Amino acid sequence: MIDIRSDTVTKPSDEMRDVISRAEVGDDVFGEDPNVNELQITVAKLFGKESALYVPSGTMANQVSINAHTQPGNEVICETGCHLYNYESGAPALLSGVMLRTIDGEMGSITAEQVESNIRPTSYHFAQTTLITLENTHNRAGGTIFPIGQIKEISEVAKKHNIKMHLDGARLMNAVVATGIEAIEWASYFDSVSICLSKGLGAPVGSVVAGTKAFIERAHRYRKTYGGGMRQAGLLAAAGKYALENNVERLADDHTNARTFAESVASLEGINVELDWVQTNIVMIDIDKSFGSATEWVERLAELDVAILTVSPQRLRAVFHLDVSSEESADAAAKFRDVHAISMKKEGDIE
Ligand code: TLP
Repeated sequence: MIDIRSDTVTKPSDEMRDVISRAEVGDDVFGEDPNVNELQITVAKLFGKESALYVPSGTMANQVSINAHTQPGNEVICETGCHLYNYESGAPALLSGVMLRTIDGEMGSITAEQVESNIRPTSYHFAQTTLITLENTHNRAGGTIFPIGQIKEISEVAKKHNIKMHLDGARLMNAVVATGIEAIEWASYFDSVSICLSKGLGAPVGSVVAGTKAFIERAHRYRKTYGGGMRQAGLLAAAGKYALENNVERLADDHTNARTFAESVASLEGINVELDWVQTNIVMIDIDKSFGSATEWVERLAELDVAILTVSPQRLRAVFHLDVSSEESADAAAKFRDVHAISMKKEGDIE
């Protein structure tokens, strides 16, 4: 099976398993796990922040951050397609008691003007806007990169209004590799930054969030509140450290495979791929209704041993990662074209 449903499906390599098996551990709830401590220091340095916290998932990284930056009743500005609004089970309302104010972006990116016009006036009639969250790369917008100039402008608006900035950087290293702009520079515009180790970087579990010491102390409390205190987590943290040391540069291969796949299916009749959106490891594929629904395509591709996801009734998402080689990517594209050819015939039959 060629699994391009997500880069979350990556499995630890033999080398990573070796590192896991030899990892020293301690009780991280007592702050005594050497691998967790080292990973946190490494990520804090990577982002130029004072401190960092290892958490079980990207969702928890976002949610402890929202809680640590806000008070119940506050409003948080985010882009309409972002992960923390669409795919985190309503957690900002449930866990932090905040409202989300969504702004429609262009390829996942919003502008400083949009942000400024959505900040609530200070009058007691309104919720207080205390946080802006951005996502880079943007999952639902197909792995697109948030232009750094726009981020800088938003951060200036945020400073002017005394509003904090959080980056959902689940796939920030994809943006780093694709643009050559260092992680520390991206992070410099934010008060907190999260990164997922278990996506394209290939670790089995875990995310890290970085920020000031005071912010991380608050986030730490919420990690405990949400049941995210893990004991001998060094087994996982060691894999995370290995991932950061060994699997960043190679993300470029995933970007090449995504582009090759996208170009190979984009010209098919009834299929639309916005090639401008293919900037990293994700490809969004729109299927014309006359060729069936996205769910039908998932089933047809599964018969040919390709696993892919739907993101809406007519849209498929393909994600390239370290467990899909360039040959397998080409093979997946060939199988996609096979399904297309069958769909064309079926359409002819009906006529
Ligand atoms: N995204 C997953 C699933 O939600 C579908 C995926 O397959 O892309 N931020 C961003 C930008 C993400 O894409 C994700 C996961 C998360 C946060 C949450 O990470 P986890 O799954 O570790 O909670």
